[in-house]
Amino acid sequence: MIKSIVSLVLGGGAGTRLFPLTRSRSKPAVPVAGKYRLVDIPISNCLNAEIEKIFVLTQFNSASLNKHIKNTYNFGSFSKAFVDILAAEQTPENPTWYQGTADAVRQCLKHVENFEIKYVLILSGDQLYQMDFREMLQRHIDSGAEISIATIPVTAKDATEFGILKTDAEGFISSFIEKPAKELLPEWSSPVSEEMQTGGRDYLASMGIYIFNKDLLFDLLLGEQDNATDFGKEIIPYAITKYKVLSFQYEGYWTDIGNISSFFEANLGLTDEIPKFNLFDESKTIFSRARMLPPAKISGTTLERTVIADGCIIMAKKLEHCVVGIRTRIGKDTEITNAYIMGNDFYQTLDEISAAKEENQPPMGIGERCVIKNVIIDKNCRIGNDVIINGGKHLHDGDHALYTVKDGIVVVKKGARLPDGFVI
Ligand code: ADQ
Ligand code: ADP
Repeated sequence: MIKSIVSLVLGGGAGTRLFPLTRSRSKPAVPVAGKYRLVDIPISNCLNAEIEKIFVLTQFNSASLNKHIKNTYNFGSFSKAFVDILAAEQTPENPTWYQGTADAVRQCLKHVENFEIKYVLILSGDQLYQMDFREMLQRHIDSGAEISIATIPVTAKDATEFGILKTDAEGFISSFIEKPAKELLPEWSSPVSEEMQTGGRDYLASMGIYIFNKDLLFDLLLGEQDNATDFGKEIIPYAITKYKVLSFQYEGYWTDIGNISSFFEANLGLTDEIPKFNLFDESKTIFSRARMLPPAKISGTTLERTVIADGCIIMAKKLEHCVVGIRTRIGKDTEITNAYIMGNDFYQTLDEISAAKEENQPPMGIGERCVIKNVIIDKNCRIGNDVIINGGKHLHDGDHALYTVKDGIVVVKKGARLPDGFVI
């Protein structure tokens, strides 16, 4: 059955909520967990479920995303598997970019129609989870559903951010509201398992993961709902009134990482003793580019709850609650707490490092005697010696030339140069 499915990964609209990480790249290309890209998560979930026809829909086509997909997902000539990028393109019929999720899928239907498939799996590109789509497809088929939506119990605090639904006794969705206002919530609670209820998670939210029967998806997007631009706002509320729409309830770990603070928390969550998102489970491998980097080299550093990717050279005094990405260099006597450091795209040679120092330019990486807290450092930054970054709620949100502050988290922009003694 799994061969009868094509997967469409919604790689992102403008990505404004993840700015400045999306300033020079599309959302699927944002680096996550020190060595992966956001898009690796949904793609890996597909590959682990043996889904092998995958399209990534993206609003703009960045060189880094293309390169990453091309260099990572090679299946060889003995396989029909593929991961292809479909970037919004202007055509005589469609002079505009994707107007929303449903419009993005509509504009890609021409790439799907020729496959001998029965189902289309639609996924969000900005979520951290490890889910077996085979179970969802099996339930979809067994129940006779025409559309299935993966759902998860959430708290009242989170419910306003999601599509919230109620089901009948068989699990079919009887009502749905996209991002309900707080005042409306009391009408929308659902009976959920005892375990969930103790955590106050008594609203059933859409995870934005859909299985559609292919023919129905075509009918909806090209016929009945040919003006609708969004699944959550238009297609789903309409579909539940006419079709059998199943709620496939998921109880594992799932988090939406659509904004800077959830992105930060999701990354730092990897440093927990038993992380909820388990990178160490071989049956749920997260695939990424095989880079042939040397092992990390660490000297004189106290490490607490820290994850370090390949190819790092670290001489810091202390790293606590940090995720340190590929090829990161950190100098002596530097102390870093609560940080996601994305790492570098390449190494500088020793000659380049000495030349930079002679010109009073910091080399790539983080210098000596720095004190850094509550920060995301994008790739290829050059942070000098004695730099202090004291992120936290006391800072006002705002965008500056070299960094942005969001929810107290300082995001140092890609390639930024912070001179010696710079203080935030
Ligand atoms: P949101 O996440 O708010 O809610 P949306 O912003 O439409 O919905 O994004 C869904 C996914 O599509 C994201 O990965 C986003 O990056 C991507 N996307 C958005 N616009 C796009 C475009 N024009 N082209 C390509 N990709 C695009 C949705 C549902 C809710 C549900 C939550 C769960 O509408 O009902 O609860 O997902 O996260
Ligand atoms: P990632 O998968 O994280 O992008 P890569 O191993 O693909 O990491 O390398 C990142 C990119 O940086 C590569 O495309 C590489 O070509 C590029 N790169 C390598 N050396 C340099 C350099 N000296 N200046 C600029 N870019 C470089």
